[in-house]
Amino acid sequence: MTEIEINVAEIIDAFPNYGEVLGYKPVTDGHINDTYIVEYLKDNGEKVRFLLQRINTNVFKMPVELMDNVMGVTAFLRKKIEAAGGDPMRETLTVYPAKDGKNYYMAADGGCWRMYNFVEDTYSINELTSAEDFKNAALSFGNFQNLLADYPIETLYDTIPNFHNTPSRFKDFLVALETNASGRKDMARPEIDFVLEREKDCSVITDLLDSGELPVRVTHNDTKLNNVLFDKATNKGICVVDLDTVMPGSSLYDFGDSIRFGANTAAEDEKDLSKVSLNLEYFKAYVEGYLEAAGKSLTENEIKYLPFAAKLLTLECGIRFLGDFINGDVYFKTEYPEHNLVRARTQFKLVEDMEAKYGDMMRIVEDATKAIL
Ligand code: GN1
Ligand code: MG
Repeated sequence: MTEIEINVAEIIDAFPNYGEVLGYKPVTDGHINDTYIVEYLKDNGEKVRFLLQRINTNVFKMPVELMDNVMGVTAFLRKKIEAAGGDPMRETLTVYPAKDGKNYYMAADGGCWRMYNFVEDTYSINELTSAEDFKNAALSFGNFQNLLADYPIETLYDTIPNFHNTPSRFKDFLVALETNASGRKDMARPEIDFVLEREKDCSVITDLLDSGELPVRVTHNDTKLNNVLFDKATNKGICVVDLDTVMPGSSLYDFGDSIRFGANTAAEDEKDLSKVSLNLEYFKAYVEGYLEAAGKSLTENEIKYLPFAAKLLTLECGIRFLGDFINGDVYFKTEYPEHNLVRARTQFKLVEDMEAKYGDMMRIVEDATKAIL
């Protein structure tokens, strides 16, 4: 048994005994937390699965407040889902407290763990094969935003301050360059120049938020395609997961990040840049689904800046990957030494392609807006 296995078994023991533990296996999708599926055999012979996660406290420095946000948001969603006749056990996440009654378990080594239900008969998508799936993801994220539109925003903790504050990310990037902790700065000259040339773009959304021209909303902030669970029976998106970054923000962050990840014709860490581009058919499908679900509650500016948000959130993510490469891979999990640099290059290639296709993106948004009026 490796050290981590012993650790997980001990953690499982800190949570109520749902039956005989049949086993547990890691899920390797995310770049931040450690996730395991734990399977139990109940007394009645039924098997039941749960999701056990170690919150990365290097990234989430306020895990208790984070869990408070998650509890608040899931309770709020639960009520709305019930009122609409839905099934809250499938349409949102449920937190299962530890034996001591807290909604997290703080291990002796400082690790913070929590247990969720495992939503059965669902799947997630990492790379699209149809525009329809992306439209369904858009309906899910749009609906998520709609459901939370009247959430008491002042009760949410800012668990990672300035999370999508791009000027602040840009400043962090300049510090990374200055410090050059990894000594690898010279490996990324063209990429660094790419970022520096786009400094002006960074403040567009934050300026509009500051001036009140864009509203502050409850946002998910990590709207990757694989954060939607699709129902195996209907192939519709039913549950938005990964609620760790739910915070006050702009709806444009959620839209932009979805496009960055889902409408890329290649994976987030594709090495062959000739494969990386914006799929306009996917972009159109997402715009249509998103406006169908949330369009009526969006302001004119929140619609007008959709193409820009796609570009900005892609640029911002690239800045973060590149900054982490220069800092020595201290934030994102990596599989090989240049992984963060590869991810950054992919983002920048996508930004370039969005710049080239900007007119098309604007037209798609205009047409889709007319359709919902
Ligand atoms: C991280 O948790 P995960 O892997 O879905 C990151 C996001 C980035 C994303 C890039 C808390 O998301 O902000 O967009 O990687 N989450 C955090 O893939 O930093
Ligand atoms: Mg996440």
